[in-house]
Amino acid sequence: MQTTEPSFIAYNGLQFSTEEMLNRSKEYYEFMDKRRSVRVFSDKQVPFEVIEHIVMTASSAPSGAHKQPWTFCVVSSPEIKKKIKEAAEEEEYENYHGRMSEEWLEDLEPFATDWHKPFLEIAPYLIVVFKRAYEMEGEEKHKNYYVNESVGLAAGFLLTAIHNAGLVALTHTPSPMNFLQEILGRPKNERPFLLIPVGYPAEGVQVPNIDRKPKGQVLIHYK
Ligand code: IYR
Repeated sequence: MQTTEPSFIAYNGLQFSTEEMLNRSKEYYEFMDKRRSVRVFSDKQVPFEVIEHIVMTASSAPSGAHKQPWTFCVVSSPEIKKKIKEAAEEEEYENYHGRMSEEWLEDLEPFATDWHKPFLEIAPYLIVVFKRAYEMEGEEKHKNYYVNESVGLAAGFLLTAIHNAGLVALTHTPSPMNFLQEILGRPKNERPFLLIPVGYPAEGVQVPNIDRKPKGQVLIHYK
């Protein structure tokens, strides 16, 4: 077994006065509360450098044993986007015509979704988040830890960074989505986790008129 000596450096985090902390936390909540999932995108281009910053923000998330068990595949190629759209729609057609339960379809009614996924070709970028179940070192397999938790956190950071840039996204989960692994030629240790179109919203786009749970339902304080 190979061992690594721990090595520590000074933590250079930010600190604020209580008043600043109150203001910042409130403002950040109000800012994040404006985020909405958007299903209709503009084809307006976004500089790739913005996407690089967003992905590197996502990759700053904590992960089990700092294994960073993720890969972010960014697709802007029209040909690959078309392939992804066609494969996703094929699966979604089956989902909406028998694979999803009546209850599930009813739960989706407020969102007016169906099997058509035009945004997969229209959005300038598709970010396909892959989780890495293990790493290979030569012939040796090394398992990663808390992979779903870690990649879920990174995806949360990704959505926050997208919102911060003034762009919109949809956390899309075509199911099953193994076709992404094939189309993008990803290795065996990677599995698709989320498919996230990113771009500007279409002009005049509307979003479902739904509310978020109030504080009293999501925050329980044990004093
Ligand atoms: N994957 C399908 C269905 C779908 C499921 C859930 I849960 C949603 O929140 C939204 C859609 C689709 O993308 O249409």
